[in-house]
Amino acid sequence: MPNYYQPEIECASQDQIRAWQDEGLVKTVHRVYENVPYYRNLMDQKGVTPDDIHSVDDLHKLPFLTKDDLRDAYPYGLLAVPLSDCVRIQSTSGTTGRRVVAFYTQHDIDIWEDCCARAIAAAGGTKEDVVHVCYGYGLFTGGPGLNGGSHKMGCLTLPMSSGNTERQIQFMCDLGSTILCCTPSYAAYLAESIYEQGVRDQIKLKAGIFGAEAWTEEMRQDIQNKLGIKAYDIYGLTEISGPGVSFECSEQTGMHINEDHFIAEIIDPVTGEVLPEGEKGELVFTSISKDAFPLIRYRTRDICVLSRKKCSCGRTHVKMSKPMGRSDDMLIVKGVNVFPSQIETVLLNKGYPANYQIVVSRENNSDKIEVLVEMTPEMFSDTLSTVSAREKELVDALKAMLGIYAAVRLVSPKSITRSEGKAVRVIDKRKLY
Ligand code: DLL
Repeated sequence: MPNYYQPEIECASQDQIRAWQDEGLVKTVHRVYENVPYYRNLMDQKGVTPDDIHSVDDLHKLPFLTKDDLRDAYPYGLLAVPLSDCVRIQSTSGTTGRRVVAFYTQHDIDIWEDCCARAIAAAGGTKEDVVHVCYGYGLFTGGPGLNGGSHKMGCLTLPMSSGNTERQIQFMCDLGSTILCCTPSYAAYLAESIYEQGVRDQIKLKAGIFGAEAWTEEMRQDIQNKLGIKAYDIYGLTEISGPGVSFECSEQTGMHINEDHFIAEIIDPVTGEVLPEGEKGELVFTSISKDAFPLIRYRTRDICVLSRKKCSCGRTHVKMSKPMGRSDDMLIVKGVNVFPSQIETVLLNKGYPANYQIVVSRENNSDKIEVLVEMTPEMFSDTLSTVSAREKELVDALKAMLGIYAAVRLVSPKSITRSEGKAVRVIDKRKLY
């Protein structure tokens, strides 16, 4: 069974990575220009032809692609192969507008699953592991991606999908799951339920591969402590393939981007200017090995930082920081940029569980932000005056972090609906007006 730690690729020299990317970029640009009228138009409008692109240095000449382009071209407008060559579609979970649909040939699925297998290997996985996948299956990429990666590793794979927490825990105990794959918010919920059921000592988990939504270092510590595992981040998006575009290694200080398949850039989200390594901005991807749905300079809206600092694991592929929010779901409250992750950091630092909801509304032309925070069962028996004092303490801490007043309401344990997939952290009522 192949071992999906692939040092000849993952630890390649910068010159080698650059050579792969130069070659892949030139080929991809020619292919989309010839096969995809939508791309040809975009390039023509910018006055750039495939002959202008010789290497990654020329990437900046190419037009950006956005989610709006994917919606405009829905469903087949960006397909670069005949439909009969495709074997799968997956789709994003977007709630507004047209869905975004991505297409895969068998070769594309292979690459995607390789990337997920690398992620499992980087989390310490071997073919001896029992991989418990409770990301959703179906159109969402989480379940199918990690499932495929686990098969490639040769692991025993439990395709649990999301939901039915009792059954998840039962299988975990009975079958000895060692690697858990789900959203971090569901991992926190599972940890809580395992603790309540008193079955922590029957759990054999050693690692978790958690992604698909933003989570903080504090939440990582919390999950690691409660489950007694190492919790690894994994990132990806449907448009680019799904989970496994990047993943964490033993250093747990950012996610290695699979640079033999994707070129990453950081741009200023307002001007579109490419920013130097180490600066914070919007992550942009160009795929260089995909057949069916190659995307060039796709704007992810995810805000992060890239780093080529030497990694102790030996991998040389560039690392991206945890996304610090999205440029488009960043909240602007009273003119101030607010990321839900900032609020989460404050709550976890103060000893609250990661069960909270942020409600933004507008009254008399003025924005209001209220944070509903679940108390722990121990806090719940506190007197009313202690609860008020706790609320005040949180208001002050949030003010120090955000620079604005946010009301805080402490609510009883378990009163905020738990998510089995991506958590719903923000309710922005202003959008309803
Ligand atoms: O969430 C793919 C995925 C599945 C990734 C399972 C990891 C694990 P989409 O539904 O298309 O795909 O959502 C993509 O989710 O642009 C980010 O905003 C966010 N996201 C994904 N991974 C992370 C992460 C999947 N590790 C969007 N940290 C992306 C923070 C993440 N945000």
